[in-house]
Amino acid sequence: MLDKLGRVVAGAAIAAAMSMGMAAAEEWKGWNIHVEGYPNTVAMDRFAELVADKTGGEITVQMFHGGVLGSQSDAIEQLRLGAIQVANFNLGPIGPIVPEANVVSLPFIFKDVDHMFRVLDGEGGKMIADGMARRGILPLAWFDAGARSFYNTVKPINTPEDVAGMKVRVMNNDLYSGMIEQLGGNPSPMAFGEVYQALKTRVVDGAENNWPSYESTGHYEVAGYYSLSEHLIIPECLCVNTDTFNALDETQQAAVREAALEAAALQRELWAKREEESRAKVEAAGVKVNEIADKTPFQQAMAPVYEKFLQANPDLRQLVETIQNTE
Ligand code: GTR
Repeated sequence: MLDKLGRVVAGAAIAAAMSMGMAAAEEWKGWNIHVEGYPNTVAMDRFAELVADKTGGEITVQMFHGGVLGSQSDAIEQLRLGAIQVANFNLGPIGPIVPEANVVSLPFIFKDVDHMFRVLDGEGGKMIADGMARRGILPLAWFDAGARSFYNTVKPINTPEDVAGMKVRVMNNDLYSGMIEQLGGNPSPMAFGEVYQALKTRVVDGAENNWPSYESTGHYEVAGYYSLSEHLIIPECLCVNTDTFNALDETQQAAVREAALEAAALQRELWAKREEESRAKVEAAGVKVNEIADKTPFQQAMAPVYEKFLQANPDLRQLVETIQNTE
């Protein structure tokens, strides 16, 4: 039905619906990188259900989990082209395409997750969302992704000197490579799905992520030192292709927005629980977790990363300052 006949049948159905004055049914493809049971996966499935319910079946979403439609960087391009209509993205790999969204990838820019959400709910969030929408990636709601910390196969990290000489996997974004370089390490940009093998075979010494991803990927099995640097607090979005969304009528847009906000509320609730569960699970498995008594040297080492970013994006200085000044 989907191939040869599918297009004909769909075309006929659309024509019939239009002649009866009904909105045409459309099916969206959804991308998500996470495994079953992960808060984001559950929330994206809920989004699909809610969209179908709230639009009376005019829009349906078929979700593809586990990154089966490709890596995050590929999926961002596919969404911009309209080959995928909806996705849960981390803002990290969106930064290289959307300068406004890149400010969230400046290390230590947010004090904590609440600060991040306050920024997203205010003027700063609007600038970020508008920048994304202009480049085809319209965020409808924000997900919690906690804080990212360093983990590795070698030793606990307490000072920047401990990172020196380490090969550390980062997401695709020059800001993260700069961050590792400033700590004296060697950055290795790599897709999420390749990190487990790279750690296992010691192609890299370490990586950085939040508790749930460190646990759900099994990285803790091969990299047993987790050091609470909390150097990045990056939001994630439930994003749709801008043109796809703009082509909907007002009632449909409202329904899809509502579905996204409800899915995000669920994600945040599940996230809080999963962070605790993941931490407990990896600690029970023998992971050595250490607090970092003084994070100031890590923060100070990031000055050149900020400088370089602001030199390349002078018009974003105000946004950076707005974030830093948001209580
Ligand atoms: C996770 C995030 C993913 C992906 C991944 C990574 O925390 O939810 O979207 O960005 O990190 O490190 O690539």
